[in-house]
Amino acid sequence: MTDLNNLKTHLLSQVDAAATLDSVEAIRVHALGKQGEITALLKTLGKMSPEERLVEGPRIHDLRESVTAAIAARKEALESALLEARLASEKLDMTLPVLPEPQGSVHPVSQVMDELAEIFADLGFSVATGPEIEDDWHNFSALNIPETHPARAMHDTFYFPDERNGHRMLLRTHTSPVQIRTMTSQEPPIRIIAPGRVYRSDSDATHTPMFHQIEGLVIDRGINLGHLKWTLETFLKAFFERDDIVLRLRPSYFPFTEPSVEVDVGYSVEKGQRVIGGSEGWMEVLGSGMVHPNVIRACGLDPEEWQGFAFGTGVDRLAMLKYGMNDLRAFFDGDLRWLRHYGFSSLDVPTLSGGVGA
Ligand code: 2U9
Repeated sequence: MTDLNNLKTHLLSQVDAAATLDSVEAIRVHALGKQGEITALLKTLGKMSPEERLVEGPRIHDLRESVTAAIAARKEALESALLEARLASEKLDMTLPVLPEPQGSVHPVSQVMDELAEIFADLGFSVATGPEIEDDWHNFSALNIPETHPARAMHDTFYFPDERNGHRMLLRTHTSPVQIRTMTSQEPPIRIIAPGRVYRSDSDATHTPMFHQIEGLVIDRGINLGHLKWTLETFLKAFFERDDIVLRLRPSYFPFTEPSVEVDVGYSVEKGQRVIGGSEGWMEVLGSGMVHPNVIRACGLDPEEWQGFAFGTGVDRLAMLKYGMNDLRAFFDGDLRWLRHYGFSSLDVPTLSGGVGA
């Protein structure tokens, strides 16, 4: 009787003192395993007389149940203490920023190009690109620019000294060769914008030898000046995020369009600064026109069947007008203070629903 009581007290205090899951397991094997102390006691029941078994049976079973329950409770306590310790050591501070602040910023020219792509995508235009090193035919001849045109002169165009395939190569002076490449490789209808770098031998406060242009081209049946005006008006309203955009179309001349029109936009004066919108004065913003039949023909299409409109403008100039910078040269200086001030967060992707410049 006392032996069983002593064994129970001893085993329970051992279980209580066990500090690891391994030591609990060792006690279990020692007491309840095949060779265990309690297992041995259970085996003695078979050799007892029925009277003796009636007394000893319940006591040995009680011992086995108490020790089994104590081991299970201790195991659970140790496991949950382990889990607690793991949770505490692996804790995540949700109040910390996920990533450090992004370094650098999106240049206003890239931002404006993304805004333009977004606006024109909504109007069904896709973005087309092409090489910056071009040949004479794609940059000039196909665009109805004759050999004698001043734009071809050495002082305007950067020519390469060597010839490639018998041609003197040049740095494209506009993105128009991209439209030529599209017209000669795709079937109309065509609706594209061509943004990118262009090069002209020119440098002063308002001109840099490299600048950014965006041109647009639509080729389809039955296209007229009304389509051009609506497209430009819709684009300018979305870009400047104002409804009071007023256009004035003035007759002009470009070799690749006929008729050609220069597009002025009304501006107003706010805090001494000219801002687009209203009609206190006019500012020239775009050049455009109906694609010249010679250009359509040069691309292998019949101008009797296919017509189109085209437009072009400077992306740097658009950025200056929208975001209020006044020196073009600062765009290409790489001054970090300027970039921090005028740059955009890389996480602010322009969307029409958010207001393109938001
Ligand atoms: C094709 C047919 C026609 C593109 C056009 C202009 C008018 C224009 C200037 C604006 C300021 C260039 O950046 S700038 O100096 N562009 O005035 N561009 S129409 O006409 C095309 C282009 C391609 C096949």
